[in-house]
Order: sequence, then C-alpha cells, then structure tokens
Amino acid sequence: MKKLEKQSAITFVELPATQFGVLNGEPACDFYSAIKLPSRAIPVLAAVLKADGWTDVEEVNPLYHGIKGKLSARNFSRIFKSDALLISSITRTSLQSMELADLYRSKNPDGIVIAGGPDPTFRVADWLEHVDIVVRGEGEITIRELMEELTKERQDLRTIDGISFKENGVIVETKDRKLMTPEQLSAVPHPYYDDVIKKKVASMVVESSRGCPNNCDFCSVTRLYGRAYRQKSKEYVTTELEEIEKIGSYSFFTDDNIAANQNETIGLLNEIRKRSTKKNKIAQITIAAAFNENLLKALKRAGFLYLCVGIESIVDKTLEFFGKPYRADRIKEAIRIYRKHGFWIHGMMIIGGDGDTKETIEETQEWIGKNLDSVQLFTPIPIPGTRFYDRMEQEGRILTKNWYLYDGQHVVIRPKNFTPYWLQKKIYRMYKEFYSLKNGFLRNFGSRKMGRSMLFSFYANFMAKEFFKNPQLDAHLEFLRSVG
Ligand code: B12
Ligand code: SF4
Repeated sequence: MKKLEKQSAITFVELPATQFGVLNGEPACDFYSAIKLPSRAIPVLAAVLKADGWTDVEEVNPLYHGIKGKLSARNFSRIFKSDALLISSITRTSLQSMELADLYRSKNPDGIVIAGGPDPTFRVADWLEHVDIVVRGEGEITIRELMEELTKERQDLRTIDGISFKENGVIVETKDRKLMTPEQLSAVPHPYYDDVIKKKVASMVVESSRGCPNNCDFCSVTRLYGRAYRQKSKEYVTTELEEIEKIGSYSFFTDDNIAANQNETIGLLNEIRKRSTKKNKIAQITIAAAFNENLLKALKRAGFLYLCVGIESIVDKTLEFFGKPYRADRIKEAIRIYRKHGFWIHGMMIIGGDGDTKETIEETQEWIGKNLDSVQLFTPIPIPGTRFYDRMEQEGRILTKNWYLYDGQHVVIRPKNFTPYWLQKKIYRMYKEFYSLKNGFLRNFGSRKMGRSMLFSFYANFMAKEFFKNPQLDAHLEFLRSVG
C-alpha cells in the first residue's frame, strides 16, 4: 500500500442519511436529520491523529462543511486529493459512503481508503469491495497503530489488531482489538471540533462511558463495546463538558446508559454539579436508575432535565422476544417515578415485535399518550451484527436489504401478527395522534412542563408533515403493499 508521511493529507468523512442512500442525494426526512449534532466518531479519531503528529488532518461532514447538507465542490476536491480517506458509517448511511469510496478510488487510484464504525465492523466482506481496510470495533488505538504502520517502507498489516483487508483477493482478519480500559479511554485526546463545526452545530455531545451490561437481541452495542461497562474519569468528562458547553445549547450524553454503575455515576454527577450550572443536559438511561432516590437527586442537581429511556415495549411477550431484561410492570413504575421527579421522559419504543397484536398496540398507544412527554416509535430493525438479524434471516423474514431503510422508521421485516403495510401505517397514525396539539396540551395540562410540551408538539406536528410525505416513504409504502 502507498507509503504515508506525517504530512500526508488525511480526510475523515461521515455522511448524513439521504433518501435512497444516494451520495449527495436529498436529505432523509426524519428527526435525526433535522437536529444538528456533531459527527459521531470522526472528531475523536481526528484528535487522536493530530495528537500523534499528523499535520494535515481534516474532518468533512456535509451538514457543516458542505452546502445545504451536501458535499460541495471544495469538499470533493479536498477528498480526491487526500492521501487517505477515512470513512465512518452506520448501516443506513453505508450505500452513499461506499459510493464515495468508489468515486475516490476512481479519482485517486493510489490513495488509501479505510472504513470503520458500527456497519463496517459487521459487514466486512461488503465493505472490502469498496475500501482497502476495515477497522473493526473501537478505533482510537487501532487507527494510531495502523497509520504508523502505513508510514513504513515495508508494511505488515497483519501486526495490527482489529483490522480486515484483502491479500491476493482473500480477506485477512487480524485478532480482535482488546477493549480499551477506563484508563486508556480517559487518556484519549478530547474530540477535535473545527471552527465551522463550532459555529454551526446546535447541540453538543459528550461520552462518559462505553459498553452496556445488558445484551438485548436487537442492539449491536454489546458486540461493539462489550458487556464490560467502562467509565471515563470524572476529570476527563467534566473537562470536556466545560468545553462543549461553550459551543452547543444542549449537552447530550451519548452513553447507552449513563448509570449502569450507579455509585460511580453519582460521583460523576456531583462533580458535574460543581463545574456546570446549566440545566440543559440530556442522557440515555435504563429504568433501573428510577429506583435509586440518591441517583435521581444527583441527576437533577447536575442539570439533567431530559431522560431518554429505551422502554421498547410494555408487553411482556414482546420484551421477551427482544431479550429485554425488564418486565412491563417494572417499566411502568419506573416511568411514573421519573416523571414524579419532574424529568422530561422521552420514551423509545419498538412497535410490532412478535408479542404484539393489534390489541396490545392499542393498549400501548393509550399508555404512551398518558405517560410519556415525547416518544419515538421504532419498527423492529435487524441491525447487522445482532442476534435479531440472524434470527430474522434464518426465519426468512427480512423483506429488504435496501440499507437506507434501516433507520427504525421503515418496516423492513415481516411482523408476525399483521401485514408490514398495516404496521407502517399504524406507526404513522400513532405519531400523528401523540403529537397532535390537543394531546400536547392535555398531556401536561397545569404542570410546569406544559409550555415545553406544547412547543414540542407544535414542532413535531410541523416536522411530521415532511417525515410522512416524501419520495422514499411513498416508494416504500408501495413496496410494502406489494408484498402483502
Ligand atoms: C449517541 C447515539 C446516537 C445519537 C447520535 C449523536 C451523535 N451525532 O453523536 C442519535 C440519537 C442522533 C442517534 C441516532 C441514531 N442511531 Co444511534 N447511537 C448512538 C450511540 C448510543 C452512541 C454513538 C456514539 O457517540 N459512540 C461513540 C463513538 C466514538 O463511537 P463509534 O461511533 O462506534 O466510533 C468508534 C468505532 O466504531 C470506531 N469508528 C467509527 N467510525 C470509524 C471510522 C474510521 C475510519 C475508523 C478507523 C474507526 C471508526 O472508532 C470510534 C472510536 O472508538 C450508539 C451506540 C454506541 N454505543 O455506539 C448508537 C448507534 C450508533 N445508533 C444506531 C442507530 C441504528 C441509530 C438510528 C438509526 C436510530 C435507531 N433506530 O436506533 C439513528 C440514526 C441517526 C443518523 N445519523 O442517521 C446503531 C447503529 C447500528 C448500525 N449498524 O447502523 C447504534 C450502534 C446502536 C444500536 N442500536 O446498535 N444515535
Ligand atoms: S438496547 Fe440499551 S440496554 Fe439493551 S443492550 Fe443495547 S444499550 Fe444495552
């Protein structure tokens, strides 16, 4: 492979979701595409290389560096002249990312293309049709070692753990990279945000831990990051928080579960309280934290107002079907407690698991309407690398591998108790009803949350019109009607 120098031009790219997964296509229509968060992975990887002495490292995210969310001529020119193109992707953005890799290779045949992230990690063979090297799993240490190896006259990629590449047309997978220890995670340089990102981003992100002790069937986190829950040091997290609070209006903690180790988390929250006074924090959390009064107090005092809870279902059979470790009664009780303490509860639900019938979906809708402040209703998605994917594949229930539909909004598997078309339509009806202005008003009538609830419903109501009427969804509905 081409020999790199520390002065070589290195470009990281993370592309947004587009309709039909086309490179520089029309933006996808969904909540995620409407909010402006920084890229998931590339700021930290860019920071690692900069700290390692690479002098010409740039990040390109068309949402910030492009024009109207698309790569500009300037972006393309930078990408094509780069000595190495480093792409991060999830499944729904894989098609346009592969298209970019192909285009780069045609313009710059000597250049090196490396891909990483949750999708390349689990679809190595597909990705190696388009890129030279796939980095599997955690990237911070692998990218350092790999780039260093690429500066050598005689390179031996087999010595680098956690990568896959082709040799004489055959895929070589090196040993899995060991998960980073909490100490290693706390020694990684803080993510690098350039001036353009700092100016344009709306809310910021910070990660305090990795891994999850649970192992739900539909989620790839445990295979990516292990069941060992690893927390970064309090000093590391609070230092980063102080920096990002200067940039974004909200601080979103991206941990899958900020409180998997409750005592440690209380310690972190107390530290955050000392160094940040902003009441603008959002965290993802499981129901377990609701039963720890001290933790709830600490969350409140540290300025966490919004909690995103992966409820998934309030139907026991469906919870079992997804391998969730909680049962419905416990979930309902936890949500009641969270709300009694004044948290805004954003529930993430999966509608259409095998335990769901038309009746249970009606019950779920009623419960959601009365008990959540905001909601996301996902269809069951078989994410590559999960047990759920393997099961759906074995049962022949995957309807399409048009990966751009793997966003949890489009029905892509055959449900057990209704047609896919019915489920797709039902989910949209549920959204519309939940976010009707009337329900927004009734949900928090008389409470301190009422203003926010109305505002949120107004916004969601407005956005929903676009989410539910776009060429990609129209085509998908037509497809679902055709499969019966
Ligand atoms: C926070 C989060 C979000 C935030 C994103 C905020 C942001 N911009 O940072 C929000 C809420 C918006 C979101 C939305 C969605 N998310 Co999300 N999200 C996460 C979560 C919990 C953390 C992501 C994160 O910040 N990780 C920290 C970074 C540093 O880790 P990383 O991205 O994995 O990158 C590391 C390695 O993968 C590797 N790497 C990554 N890229 C590259 C590139 C190169 C070149 C190299 C060398 C290495 C490398 O190195 C990095 C450092 O170790 C993950 C689960 C998880 N724990 O990762 C799910 C996850 C990424 N989300 C997922 C999904 C499916 C979605 C949604 C489709 C919604 C849904 N149905 O769940 C949407 C899609 C949004 C979109 N972009 O279109 C899946 C993706 C699976 C897949 N194969 O597609 C994940 C893995 C969770 C899961 N269910 O399994 N998400
Ligand atoms: S869905 Fe949430 S609780 Fe379950 S394994 Fe994934 S991150 Fe953990």
